[in-house]
Amino acid sequence: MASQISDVKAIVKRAAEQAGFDLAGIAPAADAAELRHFPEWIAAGHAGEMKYLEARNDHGALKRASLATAAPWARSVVVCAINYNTENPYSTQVHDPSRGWISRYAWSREDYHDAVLRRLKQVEVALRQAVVAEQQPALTTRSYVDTGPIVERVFAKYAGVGWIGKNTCIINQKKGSWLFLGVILTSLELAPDVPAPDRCGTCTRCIEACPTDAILAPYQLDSNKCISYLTIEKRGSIPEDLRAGIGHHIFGCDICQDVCPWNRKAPASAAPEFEPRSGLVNPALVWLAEMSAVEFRAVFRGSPIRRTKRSGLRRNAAIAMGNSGNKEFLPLLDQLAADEDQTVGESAQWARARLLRSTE
Ligand code: B12
Ligand code: SF4
Ligand code: SF4
Repeated sequence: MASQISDVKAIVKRAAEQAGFDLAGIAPAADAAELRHFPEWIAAGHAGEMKYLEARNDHGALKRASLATAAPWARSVVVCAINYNTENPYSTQVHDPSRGWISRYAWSREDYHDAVLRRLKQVEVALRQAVVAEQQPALTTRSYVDTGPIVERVFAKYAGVGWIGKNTCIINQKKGSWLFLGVILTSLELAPDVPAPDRCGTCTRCIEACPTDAILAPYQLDSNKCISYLTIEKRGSIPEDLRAGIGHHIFGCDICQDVCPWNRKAPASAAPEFEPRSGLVNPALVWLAEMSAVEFRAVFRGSPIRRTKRSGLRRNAAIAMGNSGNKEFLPLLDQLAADEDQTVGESAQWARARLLRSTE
């Protein structure tokens, strides 16, 4: 039996490699110490408006705090990771006052949820076939990229994929942190890999570099302050006190990864889906702010950027203009201040006032 199970593990890892994953490992489904922090994090309100993170079972227990609650049948978690880095500058290296910054994960030709899930399904099929070949009893499996009731990074650590950095991202010693994760929950008990040791040491660069102080303490992020949350998930107006810190970011944020020493020599991805779409690396703010609904749909078809909607993108572009110190934006901001979308209008008024103050 033990040899059969290790055969399945080897088959799964081979399948992950063949599917194009850079890393793969097995974590036990058991509760890890890190998950004890999850209820505190929710209780502190750090999830902001992302109510799906607060999903509970019939007994009121938070689903994501324990797989015993969310998927009591699960015994092991196969964690796969794929590098999405491309040979382009980091947000911290680019300072053109006419342009904004989209975080590197969102440049891709295909939405990463689709690109990763397609590969993960290949691994799931290989796992199921291996188990049939081994004549195991009934097997349950579920594949998730983001959407499952599971804190993927905790299981990635125990699968040996990488450690949880002080910026809360999974970092691999050789690949860095430009990694997407995908998980397969399985009722099969597979031998777990060795957890990745924490290699942050005394470094605190990510905490110091975060412009909105969203990393409250090592390993603790308050989404309400995080530029990624504010520019992607937050609907309506962004709190005024956080707008200056957003700088040139118009979708997501990579600063706490850009400054991480483990990303200094991060290799580029071999997956063609993650090559940037034309115009998305350091895009012109005017282009984004003036984008019509038709153009938005065409440019961002199948892109994660659709999530912020046209309203969010134009709101973010207006705020980035306000932070640019670039007076040339004033006529466009005058126009946007009267926009029929109230959030865009109000953000443009703020941006206009900030620009006037900064250029007096
Ligand atoms: C909600 C969410 C967000 C939120 C909240 C982020 C967060 N840190 O929780 C927002 C919108 C801000 C966000 C941003 C980003 N996200 Co996101 N996000 C998620 C999602 C859907 C859920 C994460 C979650 O459950 N958070 C809950 C909190 C409590 O978990 P946590 O911060 O990871 O905290 C754990 C550890 O820090 C741990 N811990 C460990 N040691 C210690 C020690 C102490 C003392 C304490 C207190 C805690 C602690 O405790 C927590 C678990 O209880 C996951 C997918 C998934 N299903 O897991 C993707 C995911 C985490 N995101 C991802 C990405 C790529 C990003 C961005 C880089 C996108 C971007 N460029 O803008 C940024 C990175 C920002 C950052 N520094 O985390 C990837 C991360 C890949 C990686 N290498 O780690 C994931 C895994 C998606 C995927 N499938 O690939 N994201
Ligand atoms: S993603 Fe940006 S705002 Fe969020 S914690 Fe990292 S540096 Fe701070
Ligand atoms: S910047 Fe330093 S502290 Fe932050 S995640 Fe990277 S190594 Fe860890």
